[in-house]
Amino acid sequence: MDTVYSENHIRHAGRVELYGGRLVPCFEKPERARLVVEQVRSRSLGDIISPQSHGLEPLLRVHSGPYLEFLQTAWSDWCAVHGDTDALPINWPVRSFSQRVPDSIDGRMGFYSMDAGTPITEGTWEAVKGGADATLTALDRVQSGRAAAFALVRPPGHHAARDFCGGYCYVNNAAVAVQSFIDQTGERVAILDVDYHHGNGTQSIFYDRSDVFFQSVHGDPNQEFPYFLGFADECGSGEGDGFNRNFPLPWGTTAERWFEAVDEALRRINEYKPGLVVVSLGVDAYKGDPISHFLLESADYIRLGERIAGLGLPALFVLEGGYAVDEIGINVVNTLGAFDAACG
Ligand code: SP5
Ligand code: ZN
Repeated sequence: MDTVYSENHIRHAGRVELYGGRLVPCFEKPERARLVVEQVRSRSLGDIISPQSHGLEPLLRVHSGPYLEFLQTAWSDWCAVHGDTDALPINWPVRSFSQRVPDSIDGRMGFYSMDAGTPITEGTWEAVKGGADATLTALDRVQSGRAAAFALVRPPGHHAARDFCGGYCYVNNAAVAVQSFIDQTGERVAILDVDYHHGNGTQSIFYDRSDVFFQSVHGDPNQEFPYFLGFADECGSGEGDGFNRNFPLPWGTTAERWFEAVDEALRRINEYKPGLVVVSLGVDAYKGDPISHFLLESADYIRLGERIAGLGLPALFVLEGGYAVDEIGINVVNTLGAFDAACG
């Protein structure tokens, strides 16, 4: 399959995140994408093409205007107050606080975010916009008749909701592509999120809708980030009741248990009969991941690609997390190569 990739992502390079009470170097770093593209090349997955600009309209279909405006202006507002340091929030409008948008940049950092692990830097917006463009360009490939395409993007997207960033994510690339596909075709879409962390942003964006079926296999929020969403009893609301499914699993989950959940999700996608499956492909369920606690081996990602191919549906793969940089490219291309091989 073809990969859509631009070096633009390098412009987003956070220095530090708050992790376990310390400011540590960002896990989500440019090297990740470089190692994935290296594997795409060395294993001849397919062509590597550049993204085309799709404007802001597709982003405005899933994110609020004021939030996108914030992402574009936060860095210069931050610099004017704090100088040239990574922009990070330290206060949030939790229970009992007003939900009005503060004037100050420090107030807005908290208003439009969910954690202190997601820095805004000088080039963050350009990288984020480039990632959305790459995802939409990959969707174009699938819509023009390809079996699948891969959006090799960073920063990732699945934690970003309608009006906040977090979990290293700013714009929800998968959600933007899903909405764009629906706007163009009117067909249903299934999302399979296999990142180690629950895709809280994607879930919340589509929670009350029946035309998008979101399923996520992830670390139990009782133990794991994002802590406040991703429980098994979250099934959708209103029209969306029955079209959201979570598979929270405990630390130490092995491939055998993980695939039981994935296979159950795939069975439900089969019954749903969507026009497209979007895979939020994080590979942080890998046993060597530095911030995760599942035990998948690299070979298990080959199985994953085969299973997804078994759906027989057009597929859009979007890169999410995965921080074991020595293996991220291997695990991603194991998935995609196996999908291609199984499609024949
Ligand atoms: C896209 C993606 O994979 N985002 C993941 C964001 C995870 N953020 C930090 C997780 C914090 C885990 N617990 C900290 C304990 C430190 N010892
Ligand atoms: Zn993750």
